[in-house]
Amino acid sequence: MQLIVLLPSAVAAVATTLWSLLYVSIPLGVIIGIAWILSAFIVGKYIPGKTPLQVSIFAGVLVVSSVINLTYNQIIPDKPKDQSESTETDEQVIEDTKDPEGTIVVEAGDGILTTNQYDTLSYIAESARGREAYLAGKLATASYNVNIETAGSYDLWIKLSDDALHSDESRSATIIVNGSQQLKYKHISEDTKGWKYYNIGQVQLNSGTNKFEFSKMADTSAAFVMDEFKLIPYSE
Ligand SMILES: [Ca+2]
Repeated sequence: MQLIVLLPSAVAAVATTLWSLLYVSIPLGVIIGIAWILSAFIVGKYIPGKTPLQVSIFAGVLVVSSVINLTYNQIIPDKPKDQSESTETDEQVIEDTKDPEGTIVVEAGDGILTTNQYDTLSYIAESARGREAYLAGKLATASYNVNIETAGSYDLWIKLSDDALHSDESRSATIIVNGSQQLKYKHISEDTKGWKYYNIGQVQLNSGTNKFEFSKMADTSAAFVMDEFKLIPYSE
């Protein structure tokens, strides 16, 4: 009778305590461990020949020794989780900064600016952020001739700056490629805390010179501010 009750209880006590410590939280694991020791004390009343104190000490020794054993083997508490998280972050950073082979990056400061006569704010020049295209007025346009070696589909990414101080769409722009393909950057206000790349969509490019025209869509309180754009060969 004693073994039938005590052994499964002891296994359940150790398993649930360790599971809580490892996968839920340390405080919950401690609470469950204490709960098992208390219940062992109650169950101990009904086990002939053992006092409740003896049974609860038995359960307590099992739980505590298992926790100490696992701690020394470094399975708990947080070290494995931390390591896997930091490795993951490192990989993501590498992926973000390493472009696939054949990627073409174009400096926005190398563009040619055309504006309407009342637009005195737009520029393509160096600012405190570096060389950039700053399109303020309606139809202010930055044009680029991009030389492409391999014709095909490319993903267009544009690197922009935003401060979240202006409403959605106030920095929107259209992008026309080779006079025929039209894409749209639909501005959704956010604080980019520096520059941030946005995926605009796919373009078909010829080998040789391809013309890119970025045009501000409307007169608003905010500008379309671009550091550079890049073309990544499209792969399925
Ligand atoms: Ca730049």
